[in-house]
Amino acid sequence: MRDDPRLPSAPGFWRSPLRGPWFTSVLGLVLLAGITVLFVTGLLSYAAYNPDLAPVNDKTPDKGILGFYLFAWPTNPHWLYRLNQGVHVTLGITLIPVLLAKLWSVVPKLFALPPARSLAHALERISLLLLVGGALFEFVTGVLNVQLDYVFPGSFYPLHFYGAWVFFAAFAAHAALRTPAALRNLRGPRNDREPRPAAEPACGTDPLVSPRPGTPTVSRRGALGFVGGGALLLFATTAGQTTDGPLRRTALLAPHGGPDPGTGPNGFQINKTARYAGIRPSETSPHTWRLVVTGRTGTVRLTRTDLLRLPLHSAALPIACVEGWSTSDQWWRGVRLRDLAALVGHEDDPPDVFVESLQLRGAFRHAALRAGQVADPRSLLALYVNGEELSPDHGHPARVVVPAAPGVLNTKWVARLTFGDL
Ligand SMILES: Nc1nc2c(c(=O)[nH]1)N[C@H]1C(S)=C(S)[C@@H](COP(=O)(O)O)O[C@H]1N2
Ligand SMILES: [Mo]
Repeated sequence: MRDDPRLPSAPGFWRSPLRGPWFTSVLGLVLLAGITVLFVTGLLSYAAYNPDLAPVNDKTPDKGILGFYLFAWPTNPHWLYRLNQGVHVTLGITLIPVLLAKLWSVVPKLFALPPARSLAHALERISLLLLVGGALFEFVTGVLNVQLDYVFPGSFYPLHFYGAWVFFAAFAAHAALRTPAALRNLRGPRNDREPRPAAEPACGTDPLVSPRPGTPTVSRRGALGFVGGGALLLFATTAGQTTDGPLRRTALLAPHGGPDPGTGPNGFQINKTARYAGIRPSETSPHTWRLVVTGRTGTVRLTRTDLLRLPLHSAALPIACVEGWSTSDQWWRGVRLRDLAALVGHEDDPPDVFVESLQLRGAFRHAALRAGQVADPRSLLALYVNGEELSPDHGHPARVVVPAAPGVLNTKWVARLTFGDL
């Protein structure tokens, strides 16, 4: 039964002459580099949320020792999160054709019988299930999070985070076992690069090579070019999301469009609108809105006019979302967070701060910032952007902006700042 070429378990069932160690090795080595970058930028992205600072920041509270690497995310360079997340998402999308081609190139192995020849072989096949399943899971959850208002059952963050560890463990084991052979295959005899004509009997015993290959319709290089072209196309239709201006319109695959930001000083990408967040104009008018600031010496309540009497400072900072999109630097103007800390008794050494918005529901209605982020002179409670008052959708009357931080920490519609013990 094993050799009946009508069954996928038979080597003769798989007839593409493209399959072979060279093709699989090239794709495997591209993924080795690419997925390593995805793993590192993914872990960094989690660290950038300040998850160890306060429970409200931590979307994966049960991570245990998987948080061993967390560190205080810096405020320099100010485009750090923009770069990290742009690379993570754009590279992830770009690698989709490479991943699919790699899986296609080894699919005969998935069906090979017997399921296990030995204990070692059984363990290897189980690890391959984790590898393939993990890869598909990470790419699918990532794309869904970027493209849709999240539809996956369960929260994206823990799924993608735990999935990454399981997947990367299997990936590291696989890479350790296979990279030496893959490198050898690339240096191997040239003639393996091109598909064997159908008439020529298969030589060697590599299980990837079909024993009865069909007639080639494309060379292996041609097939690689096709995969590379697909990757390039995805890159070209994604990368524009990390810019603004005309290039942004090339980002056809950028996150779910969002509301049209329009033009003018406030004409840059909007994540959640004021309407979506349930912010009513009556709450944000200068007559009703108050900023409540609490710290060592008690609580002060400031009107917008009070805030405007404090020294105003400017900072050029981007908004960079976990979804991969970002804006170029916007020109924010407002009160320094450390000046607000000083108002309530933290003159010399500003502490951490807990920021709350007018929003009543939603995971990002509040966030905690580190002492180092509060202390940075570019960290503002912004009232203006690009010379104009903040629009309702960008957080009017006041929002936080912090250099190098992810968008989630740039709370909009701020109502309350609590300095000190979180
Ligand atoms: N109150 C509040 N602030 C918020 C959010 C939110 O949902 N509620 N979303 C955050 C996220 S995820 C991002 S990426 C930025 C986007 O800011 P923008 O819409 O001005 O571009 O706002 C942040 N501030
Ligand atoms: Mo975001």
